[in-house]
Amino acid sequence: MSLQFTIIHADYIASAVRAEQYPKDDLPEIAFVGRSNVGKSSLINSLARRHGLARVSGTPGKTATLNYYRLTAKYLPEERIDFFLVDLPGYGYARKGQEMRRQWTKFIEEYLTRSTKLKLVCQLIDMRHPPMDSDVRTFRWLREQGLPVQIVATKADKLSRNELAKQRGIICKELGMAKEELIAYSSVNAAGRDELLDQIQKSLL
Ligand SMILES: Nc1nc2c(ncn2[C@@H]2O[C@H](COP(=O)(O)OP(=O)(O)OP(=O)(O)O)[C@@H](O)[C@H]2O)c(=O)[nH]1
Ligand SMILES: [Mg+2]
Repeated sequence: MSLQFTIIHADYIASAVRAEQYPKDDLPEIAFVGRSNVGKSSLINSLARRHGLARVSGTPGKTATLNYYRLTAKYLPEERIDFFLVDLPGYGYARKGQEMRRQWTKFIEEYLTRSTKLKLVCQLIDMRHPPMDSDVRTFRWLREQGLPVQIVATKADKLSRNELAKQRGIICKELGMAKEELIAYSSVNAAGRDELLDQIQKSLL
């Protein structure tokens, strides 16, 4: 259980738009991908328990670079581990224009395929809706690359208990995964936080 895995420190470290700008620190990385506005930056703040660590916005397309946050967790008996959470620009943001989108996609794909320190990719999907084509394509692509993927369904606080169960079924069926594999998350009330920290811990240790 993640009860013993506690985040004790979080800092913004760097932003990158090219591989040369990746931080040099040799730390394991957990990446967050998903459509613009799905709640990636909010989830990072909620994991770190630091409002304003990552910039959040109601307007999609807020995060335009790879942003690195360095976290320290402690776990029993007296161990500590440092790792990066990497916030990625969202996909599927229509207003950016074709060429810009292609460049972004290329840059993000490059990061995801070349990083040797990537331990887990958390793919976020808005729990209120069925997965979109871009979500399904991204999920398949990540799997094809052999990357470990954790699907996290966001904004769970906006759904009733019945709706949560229904949407869980729809999303898992669409992606071809078992229902227990999906983590329903809310950055507003921290639902799913322990479960996700548990997965992160397993990926790191
Ligand atoms: N109710 C609710 N709103 C959320 C949650 N997570 C994010 N939001 C809201 O959704 C909007 C987008 O959140 P962000 O965290 O900026 O989304 P993002 O995925 O980082 O977006 P980009 O940086 O544009 O790719 C903001 O208005 C957040 O307040 C959640 O769990 N519950
Ligand atoms: Mg963001």
